[in-house]
Formats: sequence, C-alpha cells, structure tokens
Amino acid sequence: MKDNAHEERQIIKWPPPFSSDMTPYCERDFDNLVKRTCAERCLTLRISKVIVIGDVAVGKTSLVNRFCHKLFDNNYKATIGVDFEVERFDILGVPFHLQIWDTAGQERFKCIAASYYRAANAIIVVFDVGNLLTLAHCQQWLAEAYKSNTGPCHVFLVGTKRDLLSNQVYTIIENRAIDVANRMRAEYWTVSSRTGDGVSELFARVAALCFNAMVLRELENLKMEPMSIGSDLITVKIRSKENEERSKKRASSKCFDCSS
Ligand SMILES: Nc1nc2c(ncn2[C@@H]2O[C@H](COP(=O)(O)OP(=O)(O)OP(=O)(O)O)[C@@H](O)[C@H]2O)c(=O)[nH]1
Ligand SMILES: [Mg+2]
Repeated sequence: MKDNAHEERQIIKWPPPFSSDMTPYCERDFDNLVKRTCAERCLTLRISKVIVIGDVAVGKTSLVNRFCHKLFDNNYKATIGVDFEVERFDILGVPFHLQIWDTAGQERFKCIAASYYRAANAIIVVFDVGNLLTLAHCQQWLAEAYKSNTGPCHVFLVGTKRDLLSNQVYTIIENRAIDVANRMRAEYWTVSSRTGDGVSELFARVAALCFNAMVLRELENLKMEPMSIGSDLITVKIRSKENEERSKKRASSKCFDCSS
C-alpha cells in the first residue's frame, strides 16, 4: 500500500456523477455527520472493496491499469481468475483505501472470479460501447454479483472505449445504456482508458460514495455497542442520536442510495 495519496486522490469536494440524470445516488455532498466526524479525526484507516466485472475484453483490466498505473496497452492479455490493486485516497483528510478486484470475463475463469465477489462495497459492471452484446449481458453480471452480496452496494455501469466512437454513434448507444443502467439501478459512466477520459473522475466518485456510506454505517453500528470510556467513542455515540433522526428521514425518502 502507498503511504500518501497523490494530489488527485485527495478528495475534499463531493465528486459529481457523470450526469445528474444518470444516477440513482442523489446526495450532493458528504453527509454533515460524516464531515464533522472527519474534522474531529474520530476515524481510523478505512478500506472498501470494489469488484470490476463484465464480458471478456470489454476493457476491465485497461480501466484499472489506467487508474492505478496511468498505463494503457493496446495488446489484449486475458486476466486469469482475478487481479487486485489497492489505491489510497485522502477523503476529507482521512486515509481511505479502495481495494479494486479486476476479474476475468472469460467463461472458463468465471467460477474462480465469482469466489472473489463477496463483501463488495461497490460493483462496477463494464461493457464496450462498440459492442452492444456486452451491454446486453450486464444485468446478468450484476445478478451474479448479487448472489454473493446481500448487503448495501453502490452499482456503476461503465461503457469503455469511448475514443473509438463518433459523438453521433455514441449518442445512440448511450440512450440504450441509460435504459440498462436504470433497470440495474446503477450510475452510468463512459470512459476511455486509452485517453484516460473519465477514469479518475469515476474512481473518485466510487471512493466518495463508498466512504460516505461506510462512515454512516459505522456510526450507526457504534450506537449498538456498550458505552466505552474512550472520549472519541463517546463523541461519536452522542452524535449518533443525530444519525438516528437522519435515518428516520432517509427511510421515508425515495432516494435509492439512502436505503444503504
Ligand atoms: N481504443 C481503446 N481500446 C481499449 C480501451 N480499453 C481497452 N481497450 C482494448 O481492449 C482490449 C481488451 O482490454 P482488457 O482490458 O484486457 O479487457 P478485459 O475486460 O480485462 O478482458 P478479460 O480480462 O479477458 O476479461 C485490449 O486490446 C485493450 O487495449 C479503450 O478505452 N480504448
Ligand atoms: Mg482483464
């Protein structure tokens, strides 16, 4: 693991979605409780698991390599089973790691890959914008991932290889992709790992949504534990009353993400 997050991995402002019309996640900022908890340094190191799934050769490894190593390779090398990377962020001044699992799309490795789906905090389902068949398979990929994940998860539908399509052709594909994203209740993105367009923005968004949800969940859990003499814990427990109010409000809202 790296000791310090690069500048581009420092998140102090809430990262926007690719388009506000194409996301079920309606927060516009970190939760106030999360902001205050971070400011008071009540948190230790955090980690979230992200799985990257989708058909063979859609560009999963290229996406991860572009983000983690700023590299792009034109040659295709199939992933055997799974690979993983850990990327450090600083979010609101708190160290946070994304553990990114790049899985194989080839049918013969599906069983091995699926055994790593468990306990994901985010699921990135990838398709190739130049191959509609890969888009048609995305719901099935998500259904497979849900078999191993019953807990709350953020879901992203990501179209890769944007650089290969003209704007005109891309617009037609995007309309179809948005329909699929809506059915999957996923946030839609398109990226190019060749040019890097959209890649760091996508992962910053994934990291921020995971971090915000994780801190809120943890504050919620703290409430359940017996009282501790640690002053930090007491601070958090007192605040958790506020959290309770917030949860009640959230339960009555229609926002998808807020159910997490
Ligand atoms: N032009 C272009 N080519 C891309 C892009 N992303 C990936 N590719 C190419 O697509 C091919 C497949 O990419 P990979 O990243 O290996 O695909 P994968 O989804 O990891 O494949 P599996 O590991 O077999 O599941 C490679 O030749 C890449 O160079 C992109 O954004 N633009
Ligand atoms: Mg691969």
